[in-house]
Amino acid sequence: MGKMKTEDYIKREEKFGAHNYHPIPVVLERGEGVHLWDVEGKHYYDFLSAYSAVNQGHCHPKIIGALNEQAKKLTLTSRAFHNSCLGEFEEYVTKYFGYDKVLPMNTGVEGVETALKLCRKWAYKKKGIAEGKAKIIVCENNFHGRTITIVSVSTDPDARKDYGPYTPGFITIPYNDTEALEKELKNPEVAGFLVEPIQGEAGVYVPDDGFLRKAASLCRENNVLFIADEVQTGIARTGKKLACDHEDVRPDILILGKALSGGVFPVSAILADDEIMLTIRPGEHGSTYGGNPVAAKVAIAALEVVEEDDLSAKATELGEIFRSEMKKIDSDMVDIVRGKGLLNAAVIKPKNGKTAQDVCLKMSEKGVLAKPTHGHIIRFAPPLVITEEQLREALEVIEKSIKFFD
Ligand code: IF1
Repeated sequence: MGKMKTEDYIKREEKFGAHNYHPIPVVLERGEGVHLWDVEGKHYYDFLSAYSAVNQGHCHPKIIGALNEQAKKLTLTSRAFHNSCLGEFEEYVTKYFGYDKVLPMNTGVEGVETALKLCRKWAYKKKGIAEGKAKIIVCENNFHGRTITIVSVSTDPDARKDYGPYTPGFITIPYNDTEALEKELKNPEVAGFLVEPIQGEAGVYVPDDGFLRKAASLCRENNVLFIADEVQTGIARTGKKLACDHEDVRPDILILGKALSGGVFPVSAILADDEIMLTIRPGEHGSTYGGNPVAAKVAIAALEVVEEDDLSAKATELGEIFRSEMKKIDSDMVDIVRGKGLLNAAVIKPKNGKTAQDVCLKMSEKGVLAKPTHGHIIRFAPPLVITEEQLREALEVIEKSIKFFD
């Protein structure tokens, strides 16, 4: 067979791979910064950033350098022994975010599961809730990952159907609803409130100003842990180190993932102060790869890039340009534009039977990659290293792709 073409790659995946995704039909081969190229050599601007894991841009030289350097020396020892990189990462990341301790894991959902376990452990050891009775409040339309406990709290039928029996011990309230939260917090068995500062998968739902601050103070008043899932919103994506920083809220447990490693290696972590974190004793939690030397070095480099490249400021400035330009698009398909920093979304009203998916396919033809969520919402999240010129070039493509169906 000669050089494989796009459809050959797709057919091979179809034949040998599980069918748990339905990707946009492009086969990507190389990435650099905001740029992606497919197997035909076609160029794209990445406007998904692997769902905000590649905030620092594809294959950032500093992060790749850290990966290569460490990978040649020592990759994995397990936590049965110490290694020379873990403490350096632990000191760096706890000082960077201002917490006493960090517990390193690998994927975002492992971070969320770890946060839930820590919250329950604290409930029994410190708050004095009866063993097995702890409740954790979550929000409708949440997305926290895909393990059985996490989909047990999902309100998305596609995420949870046929995966029962479900994990008990959760209370669901509407997002952005402090009254509902206040009511549930009266329950003395409530130990924690798990929330995304902005609901990404739900379609970049930005809560009312003050929601996070009010929710955090209600939790404090009721001795309940405020647990922020910043896996998607953290690490400069919304224009601050953390989305919670927009309201000066300091979560009791902070969950990080994705861009913690700049899309180079699976790294997640939870951060908390001693009073909470030390309720988990040796042997009570862990993972094979959690805190491995490569993850440690890659994560330090990824966070250094956030500072050196001033990515929070870039996300703020370019996000404002993006939203204002998107709102100028003269098309009744563009219903709402919303977001913070460079985490944005456009709600697309179907027209002549054409939907957000058709707009995304047209955008991919014209060299911009994004994917709809929940059918009619297009999330736009380019790497934070994008320049204003590149952003404006991509905006032209987005506008043309939308107006193509007008
Ligand atoms: C997929 C969605 C986004 C997350 C938040 C925890 C996790 C995620 C706020 C779990 C992961 C990923 C999962 C990925 C696509 C992507 C996604 F569309 F699935 F919902 F971003 F919105 N908390 N989100 O967004 O982290 O275990 O995946 O490392 O499942 O296809 P993970």
